[in-house]
Amino acid sequence: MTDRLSLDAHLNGLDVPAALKTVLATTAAACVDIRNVVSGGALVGALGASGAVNVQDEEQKKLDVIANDILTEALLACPVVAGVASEEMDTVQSATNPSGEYLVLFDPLDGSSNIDINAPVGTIVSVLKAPSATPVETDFLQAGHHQVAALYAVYGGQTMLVLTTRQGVAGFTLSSDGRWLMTHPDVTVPTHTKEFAINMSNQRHWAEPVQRYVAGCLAGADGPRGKNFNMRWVAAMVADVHRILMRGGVFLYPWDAREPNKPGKLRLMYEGNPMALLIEQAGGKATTDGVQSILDVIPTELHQRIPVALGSAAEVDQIVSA
Ligand code: FDP
Repeated sequence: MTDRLSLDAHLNGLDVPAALKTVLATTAAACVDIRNVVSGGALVGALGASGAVNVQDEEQKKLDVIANDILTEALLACPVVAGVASEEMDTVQSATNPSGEYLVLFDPLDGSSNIDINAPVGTIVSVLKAPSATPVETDFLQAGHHQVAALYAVYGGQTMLVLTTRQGVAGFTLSSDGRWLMTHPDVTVPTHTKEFAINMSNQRHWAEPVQRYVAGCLAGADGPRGKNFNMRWVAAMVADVHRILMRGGVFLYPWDAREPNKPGKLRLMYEGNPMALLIEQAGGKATTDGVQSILDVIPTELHQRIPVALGSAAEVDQIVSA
């Protein structure tokens, strides 16, 4: 096997503060622990419902709770972390670390509906600078362009970690001896694609521009786009975005009329923002309404939802003009 750069060696070589490297190394180690529980499945009692609902009124799976506990415990014990926020926790937690410098926001187990069927799930993480060592909730409400790092781990056929510190995007694969080794040094999203991802079962609820865009894709070579499209939907944002980072495509979770007062299904702070930074750092586009960059949305609430349309730049532009 060729000598591959480890995540630690990669972090050491980056021109970012040492404290940020510590946050990222701590997060990556917690992802290994989560992966171990995911792969234990029924053998370690990790499948099924927890019996509780989260702040968004969604039924929590046992693995949502376990993954949240692993990340929260690891990060609050990290001396340079000032506070954490999670999809699975109502409010933010201050770490009470006097040297805390960073805020870490996460979806500990993205794609929960895939857990019990042994399909890919993952962990999504956003890192912000903390305005103070004793942060309150409003300190977390920073626009995505303030993120200093974003990463996800995807627990699939291989376990991978994909990271940006605003200097491009690099991918690491977990080795059999538990080390993250660089396998994808320069992840880039191709500008053009013939692949789209959307939950088609919601079609009747979409707004007109999304209807038109998808109708154009479905019409294939005979329609206005003049080419045939393929469709994919893993039902875990982390895995759908991973596919786009590996080979291009677009991913949409638009506003729809099922719950007209909600702007979308996905959450801004720990799904939209970190994925948008990774996609944009890899040369793609990440928008809310087809026009506004997700990274420019000014957050008003911790668990705020947003519509998402991201991926290959030229294809995202088609959604805008659809
Ligand atoms: P899930 O609810 O299973 O955690 O985070 C929300 C999310 O998954 C995304 O990961 C995924 O892309 C989407 O919801 C799946 O939505 P559908 O149930 O509409 O397929």
